[in-house]
Amino acid sequence: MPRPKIALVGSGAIGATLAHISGIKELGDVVLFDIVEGMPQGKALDLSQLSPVEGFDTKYTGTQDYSAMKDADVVIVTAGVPRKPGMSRDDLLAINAKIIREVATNIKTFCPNAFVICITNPLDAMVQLLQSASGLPTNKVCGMAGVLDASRFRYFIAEKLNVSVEDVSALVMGGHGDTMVPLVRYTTVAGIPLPDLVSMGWLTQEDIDKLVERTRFGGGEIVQLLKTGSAFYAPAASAIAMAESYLRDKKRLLPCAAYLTGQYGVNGFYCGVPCIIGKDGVEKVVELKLTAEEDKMFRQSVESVRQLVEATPNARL
Ligand code: TXD
Repeated sequence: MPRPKIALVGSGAIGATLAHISGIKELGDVVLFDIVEGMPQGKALDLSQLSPVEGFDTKYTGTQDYSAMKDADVVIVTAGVPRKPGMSRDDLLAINAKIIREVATNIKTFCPNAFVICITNPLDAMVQLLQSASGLPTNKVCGMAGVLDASRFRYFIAEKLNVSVEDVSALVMGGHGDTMVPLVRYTTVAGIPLPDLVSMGWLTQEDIDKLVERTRFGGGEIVQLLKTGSAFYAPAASAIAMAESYLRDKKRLLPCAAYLTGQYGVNGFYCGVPCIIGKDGVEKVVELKLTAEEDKMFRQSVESVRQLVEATPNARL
């Protein structure tokens, strides 16, 4: 049986890390595409030379030719320009929209059956554009943000409580931006919800508020430190969790930017919601009962996504 084929459009910081983790996890053969001459080829060769040390048989190809992603099973899109200090995700809109349109056209031509994960910012608008410009079914195009945002929240909680990250589970909804909604009620340590941990005296409401705030600005904190780019290890690992759930039909319940058709009262927009990901892509959007306060935050987040999408020409279906 042939190995699955994973096409990475954009071979920069996240693209290269995606390629590395795909190999370590033996998810399939990897095509690294980028417009920069030689760069994806160099990374493909370097990763190929790493494979004997790690003991995996992934075939890596670096290319400037879109036809190399023919019949890919998964496409992960990071092509674009990352944020610089002081630049908002929305500032990236115009530059990245042009790139995403071109990527979408090539996905349609070369691998219309792929499961497509968009990472490029501003995420909620770019995933919408990628879907509408490629014409792929909405269940086969989604965006990565929630897994990363939840992972940041999980890490901050584990660090604060001095418990294993493995035991912290978290849920973050809404757009990928400062309006994201970390759901404290659904965030647990080994099944114990955060509000119960407050009653148990493990942490205070003020602590939770600080952790939520740090999560909301988690991307910006790293941009400030790196100065020349944005986070890449955790974003790549997060997208791989989604790709793996699709390729291995794991049916994981992961927060993803998914196309909503009435769920949560939202119609015709991508937004971060809990989803089941399996062999059919986004197989189900899980609808939670939100409290009035959570619902209000979610609506605000949806509104900011709506404004962003409306500022992107031809982004909507
Ligand atoms: O949670 C999330 N969704 C995110 C999103 C978390 C972190 C970073 N996020 C965004 O991912 C970030 O704002 C960027 O929009 C993307 C990619 O971030 P990365 O750090 O990998 O950026 P790089 O290193 O600049 O890589 C982008 C590559 C670079 O090599 C360019 O040459 C290439 O994209 N590029 C293109 N590739 C293909 N086709 C075209 N047209 C093209 N233009 C640039």
